[in-house]
Amino acid sequence: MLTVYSDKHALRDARTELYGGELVPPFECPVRAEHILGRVREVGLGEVIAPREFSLEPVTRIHDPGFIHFLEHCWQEWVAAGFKGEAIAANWPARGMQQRAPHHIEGKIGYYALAAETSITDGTWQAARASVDVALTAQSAVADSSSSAFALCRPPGHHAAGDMFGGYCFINNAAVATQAFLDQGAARVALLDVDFHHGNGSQAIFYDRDDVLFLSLHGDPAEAFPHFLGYADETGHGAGQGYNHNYPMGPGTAFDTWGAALDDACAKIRGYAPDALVVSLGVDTFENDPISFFKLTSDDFRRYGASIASLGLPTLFIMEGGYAVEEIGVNAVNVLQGFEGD
Ligand code: Q9C
Ligand code: ZN
Repeated sequence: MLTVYSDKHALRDARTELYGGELVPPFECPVRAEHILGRVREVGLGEVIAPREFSLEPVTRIHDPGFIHFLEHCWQEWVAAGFKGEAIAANWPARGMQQRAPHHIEGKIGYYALAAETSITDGTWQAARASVDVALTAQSAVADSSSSAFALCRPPGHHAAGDMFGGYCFINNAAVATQAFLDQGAARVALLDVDFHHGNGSQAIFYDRDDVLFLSLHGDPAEAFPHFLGYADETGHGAGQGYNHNYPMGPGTAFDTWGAALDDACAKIRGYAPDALVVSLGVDTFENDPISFFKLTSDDFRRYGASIASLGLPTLFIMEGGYAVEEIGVNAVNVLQGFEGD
């Protein structure tokens, strides 16, 4: 399988994450991508190429131009305002308030943030831009060959909505790639999100559409981030009614339950008969993940890769989360090797 990778991911190297009331070193850190790349090479998964540089046109098919302008200029505006630390939202347009982007960066970052754990730093925009180029390069390889590819994206994307960043995500790589398939002539695309966390950004982006079937297996939002979306009764809206499927699961969920949910999701994908499949691949479902509560083993990743392969679809894997850094390479590549049947 082809892997697309950019070393520009390392430009996303924040010092701080707001976690439990402390500023800690971020769980989403550069060594994650290095370990995955190392494992890709170690097992000889296939060729590794650098991304092409795309314009922002495919990105603004998904994201609000004002939001993209904010991401590009946030750090400079933050520094110009005289702030000394990394850019972190501390104010929101909460219930009953105006949903209007203010001028000052302190308000603007709250308008465009869905959570405060994710700081914006020098280099974040450049890394997010390279990450979506990785996704789009891998997408075009899948479209050209009708087979499969691995976009080793970092930073991840599935929490980013049309005009919000957070949950370690800035640009929704999977949503941009999904839209690219459609813009190139696909009639229907399935987006399967197996990251531990609900793909709130992807769900919101496609919620009222029937040309994308979105399915997400994740920690119950009553217990886990993103806390405010991902319930089973969110089934789509308008033309999108019936094209959104959530599988929230509780603490301690192991492969018997998780694999049954995946089988159900795969049956729905088969019924939808899409032209392509995009997989938001997070391996924070791993039993030793430091911020998650599922109990999948390294072998389970290989098993479910085979289930995804049985759909027989052109398949684009987009890297999302996974914070057990020592095992992240084995777990992510196990999915891809399971998919390839070796
Ligand atoms: N108690 C992705 O996996 N909150 N993002 C962590 C844990 C943020 C995860 C707090 C989790 C974001 C792409
Ligand atoms: Zn996650």
